[in-house]
Amino acid sequence: AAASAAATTEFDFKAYMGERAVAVNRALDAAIPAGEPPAALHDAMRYALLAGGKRVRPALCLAACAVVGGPEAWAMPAAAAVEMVHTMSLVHDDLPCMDDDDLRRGKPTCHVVYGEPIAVLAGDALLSLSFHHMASVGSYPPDVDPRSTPPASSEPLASSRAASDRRTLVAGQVVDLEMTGTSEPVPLERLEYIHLHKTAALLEASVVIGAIIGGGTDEQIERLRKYARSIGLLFQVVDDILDVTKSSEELGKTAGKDLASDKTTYPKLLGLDKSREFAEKLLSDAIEQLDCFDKEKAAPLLHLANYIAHRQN
Ligand code: GRG
Repeated sequence: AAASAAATTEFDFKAYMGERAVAVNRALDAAIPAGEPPAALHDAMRYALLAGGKRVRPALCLAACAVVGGPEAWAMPAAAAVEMVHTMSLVHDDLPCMDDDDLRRGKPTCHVVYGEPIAVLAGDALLSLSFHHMASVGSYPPDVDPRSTPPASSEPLASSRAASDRRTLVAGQVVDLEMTGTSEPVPLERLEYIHLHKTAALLEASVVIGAIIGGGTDEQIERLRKYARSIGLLFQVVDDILDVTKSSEELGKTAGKDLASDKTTYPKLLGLDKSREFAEKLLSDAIEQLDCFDKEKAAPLLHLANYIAHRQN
């Protein structure tokens, strides 16, 4: 708490995130030039990618590169790539065969605008492009350049592949789908499995890739990996808490939508107070991992953790 209070006075988090979002959006815009044929595919990719979004994963990637002493510019291709993977997972998650959502980032979802086949293909293309983009754009330091000789050079690519392949993001989605519609409450460890895979894995990859590109030591990378896992889980615990507290406010009563719905959440399994305690514990675990870094350089990661813990929507 003392560390976060001290840094708050000197660090403008809103400006930091705004500047990173502008730079990342520029990189994404350049990665998929408008008007390339086939128009429907590229329009759909650009629509999904440039429709807003907080750009938390790219910011984590850039901040992790900087905290270990690397120039941020080195991590920009990777930062754009993790946002491509994130966006494609949202496009597919919104499809009628999955969550069937009409709105995303305040706009009609990709399949609502472009139709289901193009939305599926735009997602596929974004995933392929993410690897191509990381491997072919920008300037990396020679020892981690994905275009030079393995093994160190292939680590950023391997790490991003690990986040998006069947072992993590996709596995999390599958287990989540299996749990949907069952009347049994999901056990706590199963809920944690889903969140560690669906959400924490890509946050972890974003941070670890940034740290590798920035030239972090093994110990620094492992600390940052732990930091990212904690904030990944924290993200979901806070989401679940907001689900209850927001819908309680909306309905003007104590038991909100979450407690009445089928979906298993942390407040449902642990109660609201214990869920809040768990969130505080995850936040302090994350912040503890930043102890070994220069305070000023670690300010963005500290504020990102605080933001995830204390956001209101
Ligand atoms: C092949 C990589 C791959 C994925 C396909 C569909 C799918 C498998 C996985 C779905 C994963 C999913 C939707 C996870 C939820 C992640 C999450 C916490 C989304 C919200 O993130 P924010 O708040 O969103 O950062 P913005 O819009 O700000 O970017």
